[in-house]
Amino acid sequence: MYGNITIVEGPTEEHHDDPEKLAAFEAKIDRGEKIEPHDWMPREYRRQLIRMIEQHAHSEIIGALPEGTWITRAPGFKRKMALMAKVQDEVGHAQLLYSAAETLGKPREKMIEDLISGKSKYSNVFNYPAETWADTAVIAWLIDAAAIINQVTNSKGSYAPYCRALERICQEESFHLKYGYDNVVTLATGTPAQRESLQAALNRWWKPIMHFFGPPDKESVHTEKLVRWKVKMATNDDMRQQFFNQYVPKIWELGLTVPDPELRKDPVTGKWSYGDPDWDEFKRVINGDGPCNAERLAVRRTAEEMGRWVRQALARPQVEHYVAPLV
Ligand code: BYC
Repeated sequence: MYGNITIVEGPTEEHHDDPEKLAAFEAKIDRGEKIEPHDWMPREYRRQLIRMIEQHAHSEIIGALPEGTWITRAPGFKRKMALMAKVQDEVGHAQLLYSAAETLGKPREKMIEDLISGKSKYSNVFNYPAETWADTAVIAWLIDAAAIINQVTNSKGSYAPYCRALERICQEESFHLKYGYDNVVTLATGTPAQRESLQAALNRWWKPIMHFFGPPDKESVHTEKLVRWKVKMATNDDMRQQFFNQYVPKIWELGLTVPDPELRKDPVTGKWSYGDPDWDEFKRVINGDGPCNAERLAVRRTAEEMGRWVRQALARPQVEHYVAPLV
């Protein structure tokens, strides 16, 4: 229970919703109208939105870490400035998304608690290390590209506060993508060693990027319901296909090799087929057993502890200013 709203955690309880209200809600969604926080909504819609927006917010805040470790090592002053700005933007995205999730009744403190206890998920990709500067270039280009595909699509969805946050985020992400592409082009047109490190980074990140869009549609748990309620405006496989269409030609253009010998586009259907990106690894990583899961959560736990006195001080009533004792 958060305030006067009960968040149903656990199995779907759709049948408990008033059927007339549910029908009116679904008709509204079908007409393409937006849902605002004070509108009636099925409990399962609220639960799903909290789950997804909260995971997205955690992904932004944890996503700041792999690139963040490179701020002190970025090559040159201008790249350092640009990287710092990008990392700050990602943390800002988390703030926007936590605010959007709060409109559904779950307090931010509870969301952070669920993140650092390992209860909530966040994007698989941020559980891998950024080993070299080239890794940061690949993250800023291709992970931001993947995120933009997902977010531009879902910004046309049904829950207004999430859509508004996504629109704003996408504008900043587009700039990150340009920054990432600039770094990739510099490495791709640089010395043989720079090209080699870029190819090695692409090889490391390709499978996690395939996983980023979620499991194949036939294995996705939530897609059907979320597409029906226009929270997701495309399926996981559709978004992955969109990524191939837009970015595989660009990767080839740079003379890089996509590390998947089975990747090809069917000239008739226009669909890409690809090798198994190891879905078992995906499951392990999203369930806490990736190369950096423990490290990422430990950083957030420390940040939470170190910032506690600031939050407590801010939460105190204004009248509690220090008054010197009369002696
Ligand atoms: N990673 O039924 P499915 C950024 C989970 S950050 C982890 O298909 P759904 C950036 C899923 O949660 C932007 N878990 O799920 C920041 C579910 O588990 P639960 C990140 C994943 O929700 C810094 C289970 O698998 N973007 O751009 O229909 C620097 C079954 O999956 C993943 C977002 O967060 C995954 N990749 O669809 C640079 C987008 N995929 O909850 C860049 C918002 C699936 O039942 N999220 N799972 O325990 C979404 O759009 C959707 O949640 C997904 C998955 C498409 C990811």
